[in-house]
Amino acid sequence: MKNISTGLCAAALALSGCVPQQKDGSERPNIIFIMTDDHTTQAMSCYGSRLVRTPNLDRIAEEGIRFDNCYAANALSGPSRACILTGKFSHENGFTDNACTFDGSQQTFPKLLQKAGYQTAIVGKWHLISEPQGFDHWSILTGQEEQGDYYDPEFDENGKRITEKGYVTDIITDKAIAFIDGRDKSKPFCLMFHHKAPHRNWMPAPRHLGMFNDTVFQEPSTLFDDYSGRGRASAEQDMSLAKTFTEDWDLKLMTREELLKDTANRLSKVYRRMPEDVQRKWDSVYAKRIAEYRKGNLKGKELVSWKYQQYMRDYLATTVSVDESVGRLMKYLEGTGQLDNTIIVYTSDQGFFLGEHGWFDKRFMYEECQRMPLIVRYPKAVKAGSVSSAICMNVDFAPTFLDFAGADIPQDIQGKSLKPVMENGGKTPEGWRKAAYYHYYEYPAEHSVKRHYGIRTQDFKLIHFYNDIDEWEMYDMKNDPDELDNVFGDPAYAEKQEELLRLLREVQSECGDTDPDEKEKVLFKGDRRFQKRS
Ligand code: SGN
Ligand code: CA
Repeated sequence: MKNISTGLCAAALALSGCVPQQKDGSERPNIIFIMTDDHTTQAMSCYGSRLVRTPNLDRIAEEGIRFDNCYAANALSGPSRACILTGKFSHENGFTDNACTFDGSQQTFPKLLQKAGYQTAIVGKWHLISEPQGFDHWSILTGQEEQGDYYDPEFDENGKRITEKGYVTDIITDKAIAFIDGRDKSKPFCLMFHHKAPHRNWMPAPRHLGMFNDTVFQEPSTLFDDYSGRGRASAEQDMSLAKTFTEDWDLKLMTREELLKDTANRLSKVYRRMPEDVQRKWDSVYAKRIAEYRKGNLKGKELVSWKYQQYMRDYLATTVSVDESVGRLMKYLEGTGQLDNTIIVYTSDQGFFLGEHGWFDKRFMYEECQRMPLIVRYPKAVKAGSVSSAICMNVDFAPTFLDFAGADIPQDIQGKSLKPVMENGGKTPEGWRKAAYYHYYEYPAEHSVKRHYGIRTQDFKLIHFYNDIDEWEMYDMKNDPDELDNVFGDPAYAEKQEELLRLLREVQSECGDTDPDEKEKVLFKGDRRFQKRS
């Protein structure tokens, strides 16, 4: 990064008070970490979405860097958030699944930034149960097991419960801007700006209700996947549009009369949080959908296709509010002269299935959800239009921020700083990691995705579903990007398989995720690995 002397600092910043500096005299950047909940790359035009346009997100990528191979260590909300805060894998930070409570006494990057003189804040989704530590200010969603509500959401604001009127994405954006506006201008700041959207059950802002009702979205080629060519894990999940998607919560097939009568119903509860004029708009938007469905002539594949269209209409409309939110933030930063001195990061806690393999939700180590969007704008260090194929992970975010802030990166942080990648136009540095590690634990649980671990390299993926079933999967990502053909045990790949198994063991021992009692035993089952595929 180029050192900028205080004398050359932007007038607006100089006017706003003393400019915070690093030890070497250079200016320390502000950090805004924008993270959505379940926003996947397939729904961002800068990642080539066939579904929707996201002009404000595209601007971050165009004026900064897009990472094409960023992966979650555990594709679920709480676990991913804990990895991000600590820079450590789930087995180290202790938050392995959504039923955990985050041990807030442990080291996190906001605490370290605070020590280094940053003012820190978090607004929006937190989902880690324990009270946030290391933040000078917080306003986090509560209710619905901390997922928060789309309409009139409740927050815990520095320990006080408050209900805010309006739509969740807009309110969180107001809170983010209010924090920046009222901050201590003698310090740099780090803001974690976390949206609820586009999390299930995908309720759009009043202004976006029905905006895609006349759009027909292209179906993914794997919408009618029959899971042949793979093992039991794919076949035995419970996250399909065909079977799991609900008529009320997901498809919203309830009339006003039904919603007002069935007060115990979850959709009714959230519907009744809306102001009456919004309820009326909601009714008119969903009336056609209800009528179509109740004609009762949709069956089999036709019904799945129809559900997919409704799913996309709602999911994508919630992402529009997020894109607008980012536009509003950028405009505010631009207007106050803070845009170029701020590292703006946009990501999501994990990816998501938008009908691929017939699914919604995440959790699997398959590409659509293991992969996270990651785009960063910081013109002082990042050349506009950079694209990186370096294998990155959510555990890298903490060291990256510490690095940019000029703070020490503690030895026990497991991620790697992405600063050298960013400063070098996205090029993969010498000696960079060969594989992203993954370990998912939440089973038995909602959506029935079996426990598994594995590695993703540039060209291959190796997965082990280790409990309940003991099955390996291996994908040739260049020739089979949709992960339909499990080549584990295929003699044509025997050498590659050996190499990947060795690498997996290396990566596991490096990050300390070795469990000699269970996993190693399974890992060393020898000949089983080369049994012919059935
Ligand atoms: C809720 C959702 C699930 C989702 C989890 C975890 N069900 O339980 O579909 O997988 O959250 O999501 S719902 O009926 O309440 O909508 S996460 O992103 O927070 O990990
Ligand atoms: Ca999530």
